[in-house]
Amino acid sequence: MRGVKCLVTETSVLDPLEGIRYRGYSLPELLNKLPKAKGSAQPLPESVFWLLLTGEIPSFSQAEALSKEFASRADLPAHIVQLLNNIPADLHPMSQLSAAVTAMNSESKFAKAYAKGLKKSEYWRYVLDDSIDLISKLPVAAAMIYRNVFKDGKIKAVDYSEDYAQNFASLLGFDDPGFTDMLRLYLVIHADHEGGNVSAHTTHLVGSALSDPYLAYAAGLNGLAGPLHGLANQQVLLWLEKFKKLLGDSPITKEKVSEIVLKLLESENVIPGYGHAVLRRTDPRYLCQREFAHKHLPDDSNFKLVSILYEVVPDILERQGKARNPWPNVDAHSGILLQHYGLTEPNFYTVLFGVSRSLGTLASLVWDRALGLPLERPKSLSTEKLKYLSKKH
Ligand code: FAM
Repeated sequence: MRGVKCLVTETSVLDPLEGIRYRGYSLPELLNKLPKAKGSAQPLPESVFWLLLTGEIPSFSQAEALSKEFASRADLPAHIVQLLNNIPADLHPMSQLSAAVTAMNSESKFAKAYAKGLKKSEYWRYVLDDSIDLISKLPVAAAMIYRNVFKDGKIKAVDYSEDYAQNFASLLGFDDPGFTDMLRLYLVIHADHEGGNVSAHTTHLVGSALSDPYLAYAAGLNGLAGPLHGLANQQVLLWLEKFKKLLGDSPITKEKVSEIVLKLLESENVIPGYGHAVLRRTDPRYLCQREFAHKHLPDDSNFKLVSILYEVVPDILERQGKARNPWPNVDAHSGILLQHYGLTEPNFYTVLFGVSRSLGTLASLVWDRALGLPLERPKSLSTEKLKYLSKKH
């Protein structure tokens, strides 16, 4: 299936050399053109959902209306609060989030309407309604998980006058405007990466069976939880900790860094945060974060280490001769931004990715139904059949 052009995805397209474009806009263009949060240099993530859904950059007031819509639908059903307060605290945060999203399907307006004989031409309206509900609820579920697992279990109430990222930051327990701005950037750049990555493709595939958006996105989250996909942002931080242990008090020279990278490469399967199935250049999502770090945390020790790794790792991977893309991807940088602002629990990082990726995958799911895309059902063959066919030709 690698590289086989077999999917239609309206929201974004990934070019191996240029990187991702959301409805034709590159990330630097988006960070410039999207409406910004009041008093902030960062875009409102709500405006990304609007753009991915409609193809148009919203005005500030349109994005603000969506902020209010998301806040008004944020409250979790009682059984989800009960589920999250009784789930084992040592269950990985991604498993907790996926369980909560699956259990939210009790709220699905699409499933209820479909059971009553919904017309196919109307599917997209109910999928859109469910998607807005789910996107609204994800930050509250994610913050409950974070507060339960890593803090005191207490969580603030949603502020109906605040925007999406501001609410999410407050619910997590962060009141530093710098954290909120970093979170806005995080939510914008992780939102979509065309249709073939595991989380987007899985959401699309499960949705093609007319499973409601909750069931479809829970499946997508389970794909995102894989170490080769969204869990890599957690693996990068754990890898950096191992790197620092091996570095000890030695000065950080390129030679020393190379020696430790080679040592870790021998003992581990992959260098997390590097490589990509489609990209063949440095991920523009990495470069956006690098630019943010240069501006806001130039002296951060982790940033300096990640910057030296950027100079050293690609050559090592190229010399090893296996990776088709030796350059860093989005995960090589995201964790050190979170660490800098005090969100220091790597096992939670993929949950943040999961909140963001809902913006792209659910916008895409609405279009799947609006375009009337059918059940996705590729044909499989046995190896015996494959051998027969290869002999025949
Ligand atoms: N470190 C070491 N080896 C690597 C590597 C890396 N960063 N990236 C690829 N390789 C190896 C790969 O394991 C494979 O080796 P084997 O033939 O022994 O199995 C070989 O190079 C060819 O792999 P590829 O074709 O270049 O990569 P794939 O397209 O199969 O896989 C990735 C792409 C992203 C899964 C792979 O680069 C990787 O495992 N990277 C590390 C994990 C990571 O950062 N994932 C996050 C990706 C990110 F975009 C996301 O989804 N959030």
